Amino acid sequence: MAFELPKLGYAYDALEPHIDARTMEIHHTKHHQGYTNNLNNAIAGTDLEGKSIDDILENLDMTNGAVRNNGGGFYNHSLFWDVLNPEDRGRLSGDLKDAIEAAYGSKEEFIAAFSKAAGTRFGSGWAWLCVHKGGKVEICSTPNQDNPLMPGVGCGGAPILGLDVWEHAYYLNYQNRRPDYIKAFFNVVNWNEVEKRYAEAK
Ligand code: MN3
Repeated sequence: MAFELPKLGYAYDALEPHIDARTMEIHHTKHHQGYTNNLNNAIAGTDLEGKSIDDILENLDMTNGAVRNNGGGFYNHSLFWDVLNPEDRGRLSGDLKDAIEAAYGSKEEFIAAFSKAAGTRFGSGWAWLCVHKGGKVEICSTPNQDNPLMPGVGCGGAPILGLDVWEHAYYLNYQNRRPDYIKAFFNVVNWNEVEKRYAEAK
């Protein structure tokens, strides 16, 4: 059973003006589709075929560049679309709010720390909020399509919030202004989805 490009739960223009429709459409139909196709090609006929994406990433041979890049790309974008879902966006609350405040002091300080991780990632990559067993949260960033589920990558927890800082994620609308894109991202985070992922992963 090959991996399939997940459908978005919302329209390409649903995140306007923070993330523009054209960027969303190209990002989903070209970039994410490309990672999906290349992942399927890379695992076809190998013992990875038929395994879940979590299983593939958690047990990854990091020298397998095709699966590392495309498996990461497949997983990372799937998470990214979900945490941007504009339906029932909610606000930071409950156990996740407590965990974020325990680690970073306040929501504002957390956003500042996450934005710094995203803003200082040189070149292409991602910023993450991860949860460790027991519920402690931690921010990290990873290069390229690496993902904290992979052995020895990032902060090593389960990612529950991710921000794509590859130029393809923002260049059409923001050009070189990555800080503006990062700021806009926090206007469209679906905290209900992040909180759901936190509860499942902790
Ligand atoms: Mn991307």
